[in-house]
Amino acid sequence: MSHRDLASPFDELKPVTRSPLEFQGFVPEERLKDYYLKGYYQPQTIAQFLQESLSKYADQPAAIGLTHQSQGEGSGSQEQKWTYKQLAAQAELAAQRLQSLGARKGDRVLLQLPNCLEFLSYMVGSFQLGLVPVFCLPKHRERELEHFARQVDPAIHIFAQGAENCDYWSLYRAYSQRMLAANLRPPLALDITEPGQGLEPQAGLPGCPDAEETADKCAKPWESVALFQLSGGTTGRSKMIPRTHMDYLYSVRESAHICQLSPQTKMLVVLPAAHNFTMSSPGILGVLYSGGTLIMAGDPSPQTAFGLIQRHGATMASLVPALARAWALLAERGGLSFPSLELVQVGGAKFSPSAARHLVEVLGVKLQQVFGMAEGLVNYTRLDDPLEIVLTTQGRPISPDDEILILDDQDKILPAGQAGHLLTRGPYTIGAYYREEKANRESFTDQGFYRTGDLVVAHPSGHLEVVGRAKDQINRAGEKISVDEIEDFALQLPAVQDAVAVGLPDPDVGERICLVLLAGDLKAFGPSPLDYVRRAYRQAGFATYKLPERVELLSQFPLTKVGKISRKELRERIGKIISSPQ
Ligand code: AMP
Ligand code: DBH
Repeated sequence: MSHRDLASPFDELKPVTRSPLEFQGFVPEERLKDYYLKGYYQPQTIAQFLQESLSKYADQPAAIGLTHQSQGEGSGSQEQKWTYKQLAAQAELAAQRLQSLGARKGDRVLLQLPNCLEFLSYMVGSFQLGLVPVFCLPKHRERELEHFARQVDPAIHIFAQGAENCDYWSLYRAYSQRMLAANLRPPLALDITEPGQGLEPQAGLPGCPDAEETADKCAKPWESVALFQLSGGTTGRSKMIPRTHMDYLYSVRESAHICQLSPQTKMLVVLPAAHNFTMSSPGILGVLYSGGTLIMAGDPSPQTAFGLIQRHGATMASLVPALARAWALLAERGGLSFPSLELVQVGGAKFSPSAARHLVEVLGVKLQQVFGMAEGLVNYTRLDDPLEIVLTTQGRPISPDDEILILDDQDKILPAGQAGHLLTRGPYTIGAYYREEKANRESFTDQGFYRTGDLVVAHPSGHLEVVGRAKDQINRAGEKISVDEIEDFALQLPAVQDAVAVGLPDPDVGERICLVLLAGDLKAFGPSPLDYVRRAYRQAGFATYKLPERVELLSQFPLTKVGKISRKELRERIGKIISSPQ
């Protein structure tokens, strides 16, 4: 079946009413006024912000990377260099393709592209059309995509067939058909590797008049939702994080200043481009704002990254701790040095002081620790902080108006220097997830503080040190996995009476998912319970990084005094099983 076969049933369905581009109201009027007065917010959309750079730096190099678009006869990926002017022209072409599929201002689009040049042209083109991108990861699979599509009702799903060895058409078909069966209109597909697709106007496609209307009615468009980031969240499935133009751009501009970006900056983009860290801290948007160059790494291997740094003289890179450790080890073993590399940012998960010291010594670079969240708050160690602070803390907030609370289990403020739950609110932190009433009641206080689920200590200098996590989440190489999501599915497997997912400490990726099952009939799992379980998760369309990497079958679970399953004891017990000889 081709994508065109899927397009036809859409015409028979009533056009969906997309919810308007309402401002989420997550920052109350008074605080908003205060932030405006302090000059944090500019009357500018992301499209206007990008347009300024595209004009100002026209002839300077904007990006180097692979393209996936078919190049006439020879298709496949090849490295190209785009100036800002060329990026503008490519963004215009991308916008035309989106428009020819019927995309209208205010429509949401699932943007699911790898780190290639088209990521940039489709992102810029989407913003310029007034579309609202949902920053999906290339690793997301049909289960996650369907969830996003149901949550935000996108008009188009943009992907690159075959990228990262994935058949995106088959994912698209699988979730689209499920949506159609539920009488929901799935998005149209835009496969950027198909040259002509989408160029001819699609007659008879229902438009989205209400979305356009509201976008035009919006007196201050910079206050509207510009994009959706995705969160591991603290409970259940991924949450959609609505970020406004003004709040996101405030964090990007300040981040670019903190990191002293300039037209000389050449940033290696090795983490997924869509990730909030890579996009905004200061990330892709920060580099484009500063007139620098993005070097898009087509795959995350250190070998590829090292080649790109050496060939193109990268000055900066952003890594998760797992990758930072791998870089340091490989560079040490190979006796490699990277004279152009000045700054390495590490964030997304806790970076231990010893690993931090090793990185600095081996690579001879400046390190910056970044502790951020797609919900908002971002902390940086500053470039002139003493080395000890850089090695042992995860930085301090961007804004003087980032409010930090450190509370005990009863929500009481703790004396200075004590570890506790981090809550925050400020000029670029959301006050609500999109369409998540229940989760919002749990994740936000009445005063609008976000419960981060992180345990921190504040140093007298204001720097935060992350000392643990209270939320039920596993952090695998910076990818956040909700244990609820893993457990809920396990409970649907035959013979599983109860299930607990725990994060097992791991020297390479920080934590791995271990699924502990209370099983009625052990034989039901066959000779390899791990294979059985992984197959089941894969067939259900989970992203690969969410597949359990270890399965333990127990005949009973340890309980706490109040009769709840004791995750702590389970983790200890599993730790013992793993460390004892088989
Ligand atoms: P998310 O809400 O999915 O964007 O993930 C943000 C979470 O990642 C934070 O709340 C922390 O749990 C974790 N995180 C990010 N950066 C760091 C860091 N530098 N150290 C420790 N944890 C981090
Ligand atoms: O882990 C994150 O979500 C994260 C880490 C560093 C982030 O969102 C950010 C910086 O902006």
